[in-house]
Amino acid sequence: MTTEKLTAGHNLTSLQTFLLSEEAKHPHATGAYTMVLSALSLASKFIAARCRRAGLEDVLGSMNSENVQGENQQKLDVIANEALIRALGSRPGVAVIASEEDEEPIVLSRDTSGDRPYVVLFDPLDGSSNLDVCGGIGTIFSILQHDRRTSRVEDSALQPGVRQVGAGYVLYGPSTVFVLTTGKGVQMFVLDPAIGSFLLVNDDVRIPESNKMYSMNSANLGECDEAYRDYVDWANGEGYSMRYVGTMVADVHRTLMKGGVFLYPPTKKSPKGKLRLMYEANPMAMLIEQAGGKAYSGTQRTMEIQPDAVHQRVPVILGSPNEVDHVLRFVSK
Ligand code: AFP
Repeated sequence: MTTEKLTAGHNLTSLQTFLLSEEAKHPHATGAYTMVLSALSLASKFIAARCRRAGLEDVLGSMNSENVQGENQQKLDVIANEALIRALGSRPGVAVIASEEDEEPIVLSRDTSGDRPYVVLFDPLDGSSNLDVCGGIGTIFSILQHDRRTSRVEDSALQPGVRQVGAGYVLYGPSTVFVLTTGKGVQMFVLDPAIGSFLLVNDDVRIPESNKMYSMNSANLGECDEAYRDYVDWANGEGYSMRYVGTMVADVHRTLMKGGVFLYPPTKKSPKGKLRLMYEANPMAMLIEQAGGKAYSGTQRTMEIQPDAVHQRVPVILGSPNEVDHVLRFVSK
């Protein structure tokens, strides 16, 4: 290999190395943030290993119980949730964790006297109804810091997305992909199962500015606002194609890589939208914006919404800047 080829893509950089070198750029860093991300990496390797053995171990199928959203819990939902709680629960810099699977945030520490501790919100296993058919599933996370203006530490979970200090997702597909932003662009790592490490494969992921592709559950079109039907009619007339997995992580990952727009509008069944602001829409919005895209909930920028509940739902329109603009032309009429 020649020296000029020894650039980012060719150097062997693990997620851990990347985090440590980022930490070294901040002389006053305590290491707590690195610890949070390394807990997320550890938990996702654990979840990836269990998903990979699904069908061989008794982890498929339903628990015959419902989570706080009234959704059927899969066995792996529970396993993934426990893995994240166990990994994050052992890190001293984490004050609060909030999961899609738990009604209330879990307070790990009320001591906010020193450095501002972290609040981590996550959907442990997004798209888990695709598990039984060996479809792509994922973990989504959002990282905030304790808001000193709140009296109870758990209230720090209710901050708008613009205050996120990190966000990402892990896609458990044919390979396990960890996509991360710490507010300085988007980095992508792929798990090498032979060595148990996430390796950096792209240190500056950029979303294409346009691509004639939309991603939505079009079976819902009859239940949506007319603006979305008009958009889809327009897009079909322009020769767009449609792709939909039904796992937000997989649909957003494709949109990030290839361009296009991902939509989950309000429907009669879910008048506020189906997806959750704090651990689905906000982290995906931060990633997409950091990659050069746009993310809206109706006509409002998603990350500017002031949340009022941890499990709040919002409409989602995100993706390539030009494609989001096309949707907004219809939605803002
Ligand atoms: P599950 O986790 O229950 O499979 O739901 C997945 C999800 O929350 C999100 O990942 C998808 O984008 C969305 O629901 C799909 O919803 P529809 O099945 O209504 O299209």
